[in-house]
Amino acid sequence: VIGESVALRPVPGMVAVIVEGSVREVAAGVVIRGGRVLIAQRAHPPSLDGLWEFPGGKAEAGESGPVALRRELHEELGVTVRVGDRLDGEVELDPPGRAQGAGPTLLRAYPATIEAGEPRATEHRALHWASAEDLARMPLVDNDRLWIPALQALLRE
Ligand code: 9L3
Ligand code: MG
Repeated sequence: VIGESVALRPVPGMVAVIVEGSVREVAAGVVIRGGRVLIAQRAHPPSLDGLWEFPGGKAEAGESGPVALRRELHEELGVTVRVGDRLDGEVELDPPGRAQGAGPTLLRAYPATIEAGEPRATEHRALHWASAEDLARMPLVDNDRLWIPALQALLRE
């Protein structure tokens, strides 16, 4: 949660103020090594089974995006990472069963540098070090496509 919901119940003579709905974040990691970026093949839910993504996951209550990403990449890949500054752009996800009045869930991407360990798939079907060309032709999760042009430019540098 990166924002808190503050709602004052209106009472006579008082103006109700809604400051901000709470925002949940799904953090995705962009791990680049040797001109390639790590992508992971999802196994679930059925609608995403077989599609590739930048690995990561949902922040728990009170967890920032970068902290969540560090935890998720440890769980999913068995690596310890340092998380860099967020990449431009974000995508609003459509979470099933969003609580009434709750804010959006935003997918955000961060560069991540491996400090310890070698990635292995503990939750995904497979891992792949993708070239710029791979990013163009492999079936990625729709939401992750936002970062493809920027990453292709980076990988081709
Ligand atoms: N999601 C989309 N792109 C990504 C990631 C890591 C996640 N790169 C979407 C898929 C799920 C939701 O966010 O609907 C939560 O992700 P997870 O916790 O199941 O990995
Ligand atoms: Mg995940």
